[in-house]
Amino acid sequence: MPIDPHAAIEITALRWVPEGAQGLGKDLRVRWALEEAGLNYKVRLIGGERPSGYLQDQPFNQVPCLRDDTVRIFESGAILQYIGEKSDELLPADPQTRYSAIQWTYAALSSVEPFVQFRSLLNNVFAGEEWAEPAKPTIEHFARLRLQQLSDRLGDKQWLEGDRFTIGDLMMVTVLRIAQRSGQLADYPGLAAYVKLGEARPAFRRALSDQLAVFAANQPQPEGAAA
Ligand SMILES: N[C@@H](CCC(=O)N[C@@H](CS)C(=O)NCC(=O)O)C(=O)O
Repeated sequence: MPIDPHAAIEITALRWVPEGAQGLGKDLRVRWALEEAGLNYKVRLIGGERPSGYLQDQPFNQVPCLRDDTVRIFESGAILQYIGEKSDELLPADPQTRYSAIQWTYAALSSVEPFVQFRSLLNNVFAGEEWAEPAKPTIEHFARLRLQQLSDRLGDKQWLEGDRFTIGDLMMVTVLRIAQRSGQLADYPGLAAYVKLGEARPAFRRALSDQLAVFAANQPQPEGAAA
């Protein structure tokens, strides 16, 4: 069980998020990678009011960050690469295989996530904004384009590069889960199956259950409830 209060690796995570965002927080990808690599870690939970000095760790005031005896890093992609470097499974040593994994990690974060995440936000968090409706066709166009291209490239392979699961798949599956939560994978059964395969991994299930356990333990008290 990699969660260990005495572990050298510490990650940050949000203490609580609304139900619609639970299971999608970006500390999940880091927890999952640590579970896959079999590395013990502890979690520093933060709330709406960030601890003093947190901007030094994360200039955008977000989670996750990772620190250990060697490094302090923010951005989930950089963190996954660092964890991958400790696991030949997640980030193989052979240069082509290694950079194939790294390229997919970047692709997930820069070519796919911005569109699917923004499309999801337009349909929920920003749904009431007057600018949301006119923005939808453009963002929908790009989200669908990227999902179709990704689906074509994945084809009937198990993972993005064949039969080997790497940090590239780990990142892509977490990005596609954002799309799936907002109904964006309905027309892409191959991508939905790929997400399902990722979610079936024991390391993913442990990571998700640990993240959800935090939210369950930190439910906000309803207004007026006795302390
Ligand atoms: N690009 C960053 C994004 C991190 C991010 O979006 N974190 C969210 C939680 S999933 C957050 O901290 N949101 C609170 C905020 O933006 O204030 C990464 O991948 O690490």
